[in-house]
This record gives sequence, C-alpha cells and structure tokens, in this order.
Amino acid sequence: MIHKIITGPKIRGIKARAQFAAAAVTVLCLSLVLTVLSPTNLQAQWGEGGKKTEIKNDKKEVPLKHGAHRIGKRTDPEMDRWRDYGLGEFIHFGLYSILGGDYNGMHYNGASEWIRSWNKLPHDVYDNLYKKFDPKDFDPEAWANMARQMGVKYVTITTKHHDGFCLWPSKYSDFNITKTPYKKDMIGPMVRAFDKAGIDVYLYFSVMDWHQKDWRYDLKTAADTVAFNRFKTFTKNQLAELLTLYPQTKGFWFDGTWDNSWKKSGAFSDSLDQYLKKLHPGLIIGSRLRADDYGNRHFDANGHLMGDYEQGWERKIPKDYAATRGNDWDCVMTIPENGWGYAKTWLGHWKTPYELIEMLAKCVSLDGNFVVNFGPKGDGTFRKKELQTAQQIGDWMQVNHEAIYGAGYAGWEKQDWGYYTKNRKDGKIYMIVFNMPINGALKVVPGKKGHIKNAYLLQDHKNLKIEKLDGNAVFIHLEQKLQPQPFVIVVEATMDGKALDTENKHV
Ligand code: FHN
Repeated sequence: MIHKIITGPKIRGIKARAQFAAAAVTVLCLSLVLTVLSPTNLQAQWGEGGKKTEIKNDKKEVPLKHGAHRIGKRTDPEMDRWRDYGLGEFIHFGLYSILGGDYNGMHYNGASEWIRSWNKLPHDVYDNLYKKFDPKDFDPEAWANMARQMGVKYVTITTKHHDGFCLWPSKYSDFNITKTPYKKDMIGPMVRAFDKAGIDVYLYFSVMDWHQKDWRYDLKTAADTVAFNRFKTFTKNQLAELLTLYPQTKGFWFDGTWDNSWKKSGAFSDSLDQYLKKLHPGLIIGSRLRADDYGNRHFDANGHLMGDYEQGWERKIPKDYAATRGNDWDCVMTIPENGWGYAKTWLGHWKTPYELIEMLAKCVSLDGNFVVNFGPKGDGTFRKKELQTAQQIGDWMQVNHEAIYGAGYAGWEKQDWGYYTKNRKDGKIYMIVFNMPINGALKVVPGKKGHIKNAYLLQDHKNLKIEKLDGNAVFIHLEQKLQPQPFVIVVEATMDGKALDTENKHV
C-alpha cells in the first residue's frame, strides 16, 4: 500500500511533490512504529524462573476471523476455581465397558473404548451391545464418595464417546440409554451426586460420532457438506440439551475433533463456543473444540491458544515451564499404559499411586491440573486395583493437599529431590520430595531476592534445620528417617531481597 502511494499517483509541481513525499515518509514511519509496537509483534517468551520477557518478533500476524478470542489467561472466578483444582478424575464408561477389550475369546490390543474399530469385531455386533447394557450395581453416591476420598476437585464424565452411545436420554439420538435394559439416565444422578460431594462436574463429549450417518471424516463433495451441516446442528442441539438438563455443568471436555471435516468447520466451532458460553455463562471449554480459519487446532495460525486452557497434554506432561507457554493446561492420564475404558486385562505397566502422585506434583509445579482416569466395569463397579489406587492417592492427599490445592508454579530453580509448588494466595512454598539425597540434605535455591526464613514438615509441623550455603541457597536437613513415600516440606521465605538470620537456625 505504501509502495502504491509513493509510485502510484502522478504529482505535479515541486511543492506538491515535496508535500507528498513528506506525507509518504510519515505514513511509512507510522506504520513501522505500529508494526513494532503492535501487541501482535511483541511476544512473550517464557523461561525458567517464570520470567516473562517480551521479545520483538518481526513476523506479521496472520489476519484471522476465527482465531483466539483472547491473549493471555481468563481471569474470571470460574477459571480461578478451575486453576485451583490441582487434582481431577476422568471417567470413561459406555458400551465398551461391557466387553472390557475382549471379544469372542480374543483380546484387542488397543484402548478398549476403540474396540468397535477392530476388524475382528463386526460393527453391528458392537452397535447391538446396548441391548445388554445394564450397569445394575451403578451407585452414583459410591462413585462420588470414592472421588471425594481421593481428594479430587473435579470430575470429567463421558456423556458420549466416539461410538455415539449417549448415557443420557437424548431426544436427538435413539442410540441412548433409555433403549437399554437399564433404561434410566446415568448422567443426571452422577452430576447430582458429584455436585453434592463438592466436586465440580465437566462433561466429556466426542464430536466424532461413529453412529450418526451424517458424520463425515472429510468434506469432499457437496453432499458431504449437506450431511455435515445436519451433523453440526445435531451436535449443537445435543450440547444445548446437556446444559439444559444438567445446569450444574462447569465445562465441556471435547474430543474427536481432529478430522478434516471438523477442521474445515472453524467458523462453526467458533460460533458454537460462543453460543454455549452465552447459554451458560462462565462455561469452561479447553482447546480441543475449535479450529481456526486454516484448520489449525489448539493454537491459531499466530500461535495463540484457542480455548480456556490447553488440552493437548494427554498421557504426557510438559517437560518444563517454558513448554506450557504460560497457559492454563491439564494433563489427563491413564493408570495402565494406554486405554481409558474398562479392560479385563491390564497389559504392560500400570502406574503405582506414588508414580501418579509424582505426576500430580509435577503438573501442579508447572501450573497445570492432573486428571487420573478410571474405567468402571460393565456392571457399574470399579476394579479393585483402581479402588486401591484412589484410596492411596486419597491417603496422601489427606495429609498433603495443602501443597496441591490453590498451588502452582513457584519459579524456583528445580532440584533433583522433587518439585516446588507455590500457593497463589499466601505465597507459601511447598517442596514435594520424591528422591531423598543420601546425606539427608535438600538443597534449595530461592529466586534472586528470596531468603529462606523457616521450613517444616507438613505431616507433623516439625521444624527443620536450615544451613546457609553460598548466596541465598540453603540446605534443609532432615534429621528423622521418613517413610519411603513422598512427603512435603513447607518453606516460608521473604521475597523482598532482605536476608534473615537463618544460618544454622533451629526454629
Ligand atoms: O480417542 C480418545 C480416547 O479414547 C480417550 O477418550 C482420550 C481421553 O483423553 N481421548 C481420545 C484421544 O485423544
């Protein structure tokens, strides 16, 4: 455009030419200033220590109609509450729970909830499983109780997985629970039981729906587009239905949004996001729902998060704070290696409660929530191993929850003994210790201006000896032999650069 202004019009007369040149230079300078100062050209870089530095980026932002709605975190009370959860529970329950990964004496090696896609199991056999769906021993209060004892603050329930089977009486699909021998709604009683137990409820919803004839993986023909438009309306109706039936819902956990058909529907998913939030103010939706104008998911073409938190951490945890890009995020984790629905046989390694607690500590230390998945059996009860895992996590949380709830990234230099977390409100620092050094001395290097004032064990509030090292680093000495389980030390520190007399201090 500037090029056009300079070379385009024919200018007569010296004065006019001089005026024009001056105007062109002004336009050029202004646009340069705007380009450099525009927020789109100042990007945040996240480094260890939680330092956010603005870096200049000459790359121009791509204009988008359906990009991120916001740069930076949501700051409303609903999202603050989400951020403080720390620990969550995921539940995968559906028709696949009946088979438990086995069919006709054969074992399916994939995740059991995907068994319908196995070429050894005919689709019509799977789709008729609803005739056998009768979780007689389902007790929503018992499910909520187990979650409460485990110490979870939120639960995500599968309302409909990829197979399209609805655990609620949807008037938009016949493939729903009322057609089963069980007949009754399962989602309502679950929502109410969890809500009563003080656990926030999120609804898992798979957009991809293998049962709907209008579902398409891609849109290659005009007929595909027509069918998929019907599918979009169906999806929107089901979601509105869920919010109407279960107003306690705090958010949706979307899945099955990776196919081209959905990636080409960025305008629709954008409007759907806005529609649902209007219908249900405060609703929380992660980054799996939307696609931008170019089909990018999670992050738009300019690298901005499209959603209220990043939802890409499935069975993996960011390696450090920089990898989180300073966003809200959650990690969803299976207890066996892979597989979310019930599998009669857990092949391979299954994570121990302490392994899961270490993952929880790592997630919270990096400002994320950690969500452990459970796959109840077809009769509606949990396998023993899952009950024991929940119980042991709960026992640990009972003593140490202070280091998890309302806590996040501390910004102190990571040490090999474990993870720091920091309470967002009072700034208390927690050390969650997993690897005890042989000399019983835990090195702590607080941020530049930090000075350790006091340290005590969370489990019994016994004060610990602090030994001063170089600079403001210290050793915290454990003088008692602790159980071989993760424990927490609470650290009180000043962060204003003022040193306190802590040398060899027994407090
Ligand atoms: O395919 C699903 C899988 O079955 C499970 O529901 C997980 C949970 O995060 N999500 C999908 C894959 O991303």
